[in-house]
Amino acid sequence: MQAKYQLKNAIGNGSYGRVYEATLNDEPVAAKVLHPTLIHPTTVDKFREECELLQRLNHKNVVKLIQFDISNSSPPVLFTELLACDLREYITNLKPKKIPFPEVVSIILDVANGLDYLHYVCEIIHRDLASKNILLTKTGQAKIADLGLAKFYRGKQGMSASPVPGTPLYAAPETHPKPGTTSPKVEYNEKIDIFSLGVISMEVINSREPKCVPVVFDTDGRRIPENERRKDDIREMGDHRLRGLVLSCIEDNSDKRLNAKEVVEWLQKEKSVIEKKNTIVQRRTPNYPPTLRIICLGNSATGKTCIIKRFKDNCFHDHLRATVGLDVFIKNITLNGKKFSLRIDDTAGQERFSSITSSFLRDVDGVLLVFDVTDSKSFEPGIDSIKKLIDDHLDDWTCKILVGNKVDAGDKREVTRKQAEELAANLGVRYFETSAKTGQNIQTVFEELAKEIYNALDLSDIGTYQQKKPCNGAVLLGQELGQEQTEKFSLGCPFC
Ligand SMILES: Nc1nc2c(ncn2[C@@H]2O[C@H](COP(=O)(O)OP(=O)(O)OP(=O)(O)O)[C@@H](O)[C@H]2O)c(=O)[nH]1
Ligand SMILES: [Mg+2]
Repeated sequence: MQAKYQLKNAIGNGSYGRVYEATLNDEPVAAKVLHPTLIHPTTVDKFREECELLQRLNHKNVVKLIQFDISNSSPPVLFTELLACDLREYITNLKPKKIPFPEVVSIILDVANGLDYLHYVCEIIHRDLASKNILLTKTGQAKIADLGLAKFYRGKQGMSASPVPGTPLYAAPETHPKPGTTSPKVEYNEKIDIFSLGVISMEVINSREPKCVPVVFDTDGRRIPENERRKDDIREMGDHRLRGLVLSCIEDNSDKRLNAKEVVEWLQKEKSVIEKKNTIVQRRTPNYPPTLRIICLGNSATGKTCIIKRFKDNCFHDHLRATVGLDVFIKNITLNGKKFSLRIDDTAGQERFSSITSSFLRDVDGVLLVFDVTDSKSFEPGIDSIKKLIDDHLDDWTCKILVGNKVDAGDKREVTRKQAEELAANLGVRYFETSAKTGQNIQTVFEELAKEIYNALDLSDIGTYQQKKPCNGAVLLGQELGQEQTEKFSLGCPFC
């Protein structure tokens, strides 16, 4: 059936045709029309191939085909969903600003997800991945478009196909034929798209069009390494958090490049760090700076409450009542010139806190694993059972420090420093010996844990993260603890 459509303004050039903003049955669409000068059987067949291929795809990060029309009466046309703009255009209009890190991660992750689908679900190589072929929705979701040069490949053995099929600036080194080779084809696989993704990533990070030395081989016919050809872009990235990812995508040897799944995995971790940073900012209340959450875990009477009180108020009590449920303490600290609040959750000793559930541990950024050096049971099995508890409920990256308390107790000591250091090494954490009684190392353990969190999440740019309206719990926390009071909450406290 012939489609009823109306073309409006041209919005881009795709392979084999021009792309227009259009309406199809009064709905806004993008229409790719085969250029009249290209209408002959071979190109029409290619165009049909693209339509049929698009018809089989269904993924949120790949542009959707709506309809196509290859009738004899008018130029072949295919209709896809209409998006806000392409990535190239978006970056150009941004000048001179840079794309913020969370958005960088989100765009590259979307493209990597789309590639993962194309490569491993559909067995398709895009072959022309470039920023002009990444479209963005109004909300910034990225979708892979223009599959005019895409090809099916079977298995992992790759294909023998045309050299540099897509945009040269984004082309992987193996798509360039060696000087003097007579074969019209070169061998490559899906990793050529990963290379292009690496170049696009640099473009997004640097927020400008990529630069690249145009020659691929030196005068002796040797391939110029890509990190040499693209050294300006690499230098401009500096020590960006995604530098390692980008360099792993633009490796000269395609076997050494990450695959789409690995890129997705890498970026998902970055995304969870971003979410964590947003949580830290959102915890901020009118009276407090961004808040890091620390929890003290350990057997009963190991001195958790004393450690916290020494840190908060520089005092020590000989006969403290055992903690019941959860006490919350707040103290402000400065890290690398930035103000943070430490929210320290003091729990009841391990024997009685089997009832501690994920709700206590949810959203925790750092843990002090406390044992008493004069009580071997608090060390073994004490720390072991706490480790099991946190492994079940906390993310891998949550910062932890092992603390041996009561080192002032001299000859009552049952756990040696060596034993504790061995356990810390096994757990992959640092060990500190403290005394809440004398104050030894108390300030240090909190500061070191806070620094670990700062570094793990790279909180240097925390000011650029969004502050959303605090939840009721956070408002309450801000009001009640604004007077620098310690508040106690029952089990199942709703604060987030
Ligand atoms: N000598 C010595 N005694 C300490 C030290 N820290 C705590 N204590 C004593 O150990 C006992 C228990 O201390 P708490 O801080 O209540 O222990 P806790 O781990 O909070 O115990 P729960 O709340 O039951 O989990 C108290 O009598 C403290 O005086 C220390 O560094 N040195
Ligand atoms: Mg206590």
